[in-house]
Amino acid sequence: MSSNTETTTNTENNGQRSLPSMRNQVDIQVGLVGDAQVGKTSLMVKYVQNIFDEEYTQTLGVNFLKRKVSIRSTDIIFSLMDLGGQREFINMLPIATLGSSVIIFLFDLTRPETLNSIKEWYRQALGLNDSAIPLLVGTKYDLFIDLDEEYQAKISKTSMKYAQVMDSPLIFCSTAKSINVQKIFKVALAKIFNLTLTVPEINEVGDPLLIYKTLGNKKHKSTQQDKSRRRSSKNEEHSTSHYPSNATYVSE
Ligand SMILES: Nc1nc2c(ncn2[C@@H]2O[C@H](COP(=O)(O)OP(=O)(O)OP(=O)(O)O)[C@@H](O)[C@H]2O)c(=O)[nH]1
Ligand SMILES: [Mg+2]
Repeated sequence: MSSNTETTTNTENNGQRSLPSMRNQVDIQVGLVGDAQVGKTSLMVKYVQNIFDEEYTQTLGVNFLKRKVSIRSTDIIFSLMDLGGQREFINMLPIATLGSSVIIFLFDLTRPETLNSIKEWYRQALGLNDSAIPLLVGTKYDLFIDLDEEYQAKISKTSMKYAQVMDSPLIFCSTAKSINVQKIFKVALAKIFNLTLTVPEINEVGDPLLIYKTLGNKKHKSTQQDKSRRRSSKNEEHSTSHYPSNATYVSE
C-alpha cells in the first residue's frame, strides 16, 4: 500500500478560483485467489466495470484492474490482482499476494471441494504475506439458493468455521445477480483502516451471509495500521491518519 497527494483546484463560486484543496490518494492492492472457475475474474470485472459475462474465459497467469473510490477527501485506488486458479499458475502467487493489503479467498458455494481447497490457498498466500487481511468469499449465491436446504446449512456452517480459523470476514455473493459485490470491498476498506461500517450483518443460514464485525480484528488489523502510521509519520501530507480509528464509513 502506498499513498501520495494530489492538489485539486476548487472552481466553484461562479468560476472564481478559491484556494486549492488537498486530496489524499491511497493505493491499496487486493489479491484474489481460489480454485479455477470459482468466479474471481467475474467478481473483479463486475466490481470495476459493472459487467457480468456468463461465458468462462480461463485466466492465464494474472489479470490486473484498477478502481477508484472516494471517502471524504481521500481517493482510494484499488489495484486488483486476479490469479488464474489452475495449479500451473501457482508460481505467480507472489504477484497476487506480495504487496496486497487484503487477500480475498474465493470458493464456489455449489462446489464444496473449492471450500476445502481454501486451506491450501490460505497456507500458501499467508505464507508469502502474513500481514495481509484475509476475506473469505463464497460465490454464485444465485445458484446456491436453488440447492437443498440441508446442503445450504452444511456449507454455511463449514464456511463459518473456516472464517473463524482464518480470522476472516465471511461474505456470500452473487456476481451474476449483484448480491454483496460492493460490500466485499467496503468490508476490505473497513478492516484496513479500522472504520466502523454501517452495513448490517447477515448471519441466518440460507441468506447471503455477511459476517464481519467479530472477525478479522486481531493480528492483521494492527499490522496494517502500524504500517499506515509509520508512513504517515514520515510525511503528514501523505497520511492515512485522517481516518480516525473509529470513523464511520457510511454505505452507498
Ligand atoms: N451463476 C453464476 N455464475 C457465475 C458467477 N460468478 C461467476 N460465474 C460463472 O462462473 C464461470 C467461471 O468464472 P470466472 O470468473 O472466469 O472464474 P475464475 O475463478 O476467474 O476462473 P480461473 O480464471 O480459471 O481461475 C463463468 O462462466 C462465470 O460466468 C455467479 O455469481 N453466478
Ligand atoms: Mg479468471
